[in-house]
Amino acid sequence: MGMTEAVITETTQAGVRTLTLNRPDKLNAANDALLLDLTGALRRAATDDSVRVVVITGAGRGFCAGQDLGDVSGRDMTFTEHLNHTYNPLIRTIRTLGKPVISAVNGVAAGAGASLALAGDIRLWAQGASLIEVFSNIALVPDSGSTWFLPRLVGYHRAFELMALAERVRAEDALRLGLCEQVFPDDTFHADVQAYAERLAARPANALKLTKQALVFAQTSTLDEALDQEAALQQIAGDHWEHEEGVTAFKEKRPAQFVRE
Ligand code: LHQ
Repeated sequence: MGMTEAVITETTQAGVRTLTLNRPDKLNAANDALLLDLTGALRRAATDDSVRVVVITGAGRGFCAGQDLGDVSGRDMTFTEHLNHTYNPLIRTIRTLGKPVISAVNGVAAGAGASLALAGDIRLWAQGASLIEVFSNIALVPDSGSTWFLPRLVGYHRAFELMALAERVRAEDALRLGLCEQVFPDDTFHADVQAYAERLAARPANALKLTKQALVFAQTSTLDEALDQEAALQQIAGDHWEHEEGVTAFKEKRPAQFVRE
């Protein structure tokens, strides 16, 4: 890959900002530039009013093969510093971003790439995609959120098994295990993802922002705390014009129009 080629490409169509990891020769293995660019692009998408949904996907046949193993020798950072500098801000940015983030897993997702595949609010997979908690192959610990996301989806024991044996999970099993919401055919994948994302983009953006906030909060809260949080966020949702539009549209027996230019 040439030095001038972008490691992340950005397109926007119908309110959907698509960020494409662009190191296809290495199955989009992550170097620091890719991780920092992706995080920057997510932060820009967060504050850009024309963006209602963000899609993260990969160029070529891979989604993301995790850390670029050719890019780790001779670095002057410790593992801890490296994670705190690159991967952890990325995962935190996805999780706190006030818009739906779709992990559009077009191909293999391995290591930190598997974490990235799990971190989206919605996970859409191509039929030929797969996920491998590959870390133990190189005698590392799952990072970038895998230890948090995976057991919440499949339970402690299956998570441990997938991590210990670095077994490849294919799309059909991923759907069954709850690692993804939808599986689309390989040859129409990007068009199917765009259509899905546009459906999401037509939903009430403020309500979805607050829904994400409430769900993320409840992942680590008690029921009492979640009830209080819901009551507070419901006030914010109820005071927004989207709510009035939804109720008016219901009474007028017409589809609600949640996108205002
Ligand atoms: C790659 C990579 C790659 C470089 C494929 N790097 N070139 C955080 C902080 C600090 C340090 C360490 O780690 C972390 C987090 C992590 O993510 S650790 C996990 C790192 N990732 C891996 O260990 C995955 C290594 N890759 C694989 O196991 C396989 O490539 C998978 C299972 C992903 C795909 O297998 P295949 O479909 O058979 O493809 P392939 O192996 O033939 O790969 C295609 C090319 O991509 C090949 O290059 P080549 O020049 O031979 O065509 C690979 O060398 C290259 N590639 N992953 N991570």
